[in-house]
Amino acid sequence: MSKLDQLDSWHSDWSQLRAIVYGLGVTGFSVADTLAELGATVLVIADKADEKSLDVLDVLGVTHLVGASKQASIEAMQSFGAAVIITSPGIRPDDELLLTAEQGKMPIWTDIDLAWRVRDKSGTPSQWLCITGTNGKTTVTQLVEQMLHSAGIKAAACGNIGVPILDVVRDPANFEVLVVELSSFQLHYINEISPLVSAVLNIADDHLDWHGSFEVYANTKGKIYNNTSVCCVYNVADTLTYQLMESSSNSSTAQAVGFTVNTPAPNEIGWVEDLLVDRAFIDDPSVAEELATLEDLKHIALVSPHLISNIAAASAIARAAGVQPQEIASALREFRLDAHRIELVLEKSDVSWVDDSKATNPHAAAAALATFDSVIWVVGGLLKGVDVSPLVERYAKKIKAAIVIGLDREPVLTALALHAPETKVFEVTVSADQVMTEVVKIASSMAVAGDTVLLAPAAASMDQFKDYADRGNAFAQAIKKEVV
Ligand code: UMA
Repeated sequence: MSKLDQLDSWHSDWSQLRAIVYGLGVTGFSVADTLAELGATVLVIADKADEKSLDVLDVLGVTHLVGASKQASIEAMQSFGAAVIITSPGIRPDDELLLTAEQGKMPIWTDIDLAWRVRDKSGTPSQWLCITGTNGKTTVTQLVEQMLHSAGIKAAACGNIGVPILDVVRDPANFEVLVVELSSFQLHYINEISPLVSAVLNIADDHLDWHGSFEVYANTKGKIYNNTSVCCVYNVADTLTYQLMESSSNSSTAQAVGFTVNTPAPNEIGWVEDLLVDRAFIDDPSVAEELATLEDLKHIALVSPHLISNIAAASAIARAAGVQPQEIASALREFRLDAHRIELVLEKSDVSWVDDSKATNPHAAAAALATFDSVIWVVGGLLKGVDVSPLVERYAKKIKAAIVIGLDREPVLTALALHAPETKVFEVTVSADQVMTEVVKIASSMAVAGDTVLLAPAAASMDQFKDYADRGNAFAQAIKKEVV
């Protein structure tokens, strides 16, 4: 057994470990902080870092090398004599330092791997419910967390959702269940974990520039099913999720459960008109048990087909973790969607203004476009190597006008000219701080009763905004200024 293999508990002796922590965003910081607490010797290497984090590392006695050349960073790594490198998920696999570590047979971990080893801090190892997918994973993660809370289970959502998993593992609340949102970046680097329940919600083009191809991206997502002990959840409408589950090395005793927006077959959870029903976690699969009704969602202004699907998925995951039917309904009554997810900003003169800034890829934008009939579509940003043409082609008839923003405008304009020749197209070329004012002016000049002005850009935001939330806020502010 190698020395690293022996480090499989919070209570192991970590004091002999020398580790490189690569990257110093929220992940890198939580890893360095945890390793310092465990008594390991750590060198943090990062391109950039904020002063506050570096000050805290100094207090913790963690050494760091920030902003050095790649060559100098590689040399520092090599002379440090580390047994492992723990990388941040955002760092690309073709990064020279990571390639050098790989060539030198240095194990590469993620924060998720470290968290798996130390998940028994309280004495009892936490159970993990792991969720991935191109879209909807944050909403499903939040829904599952809410359902577990309804059942009185001490649970916390973490991972790609924005809360580093190690912060949750070290939380004095001693959570029994972690609802872990995993991105394809995290799954790319991940080693061996064994979730109680795992789910791939859907797979569509995203992050292709990072992964290299759709096939690699999809297979990376499929890794989540490996070693699942109790239940693998897949999307009945997305056969690829089923195939990924089938070809994974999940435990032979793990139950396969599908979720659907339609009437569920045995071993599925889905919707029969306005009833959410379970045909998977019941003694007699020839009957169906009611979990909730659409009435339980009446406080949500816009219930999209996408949300209906997310609710079926979350219910499958929560039921697999032991949540009872009545607790699913009460969780839905409490549930609030985050901002910027098909969020109704304003309804005036029968025109709806909807912020779906979270739609950072075509698949997510498709969910929003499917929800409305006559759309003035605000689209564009950073396309991340993904082709928008199929999306434009599919929804051309609904798109009355398109207002194209962002850096990668050319492919969007070309797709519109080719597949939506009837659609009026406006190109916004003003400076970043004026973009949304211009967008809203154009949209208000042409919107009539029955139209939806929809910000669902199908692209990332960082070319013109801090993040998708900043983009959505700018849209909402411009609406308040120009329309209200
Ligand atoms: N860095 C380098 N070299 C690089 C890139 C980064 O040194 O080439 C260093 C810098 O110090 C930089 C730091 O790494 O400050 C940033 O690391 P990171 O990009 O991995 O970001 P974190 O702050 O650690 O946040 C990450 C996730 N970010 C990414 O995967 C890009 C967060 O997901 C996640 O919430 C967080 O860990 C906690 O788990 C964000 C995201 O955009 C929300 N995810 C993508 C998505 O959802 O589509 C995958």
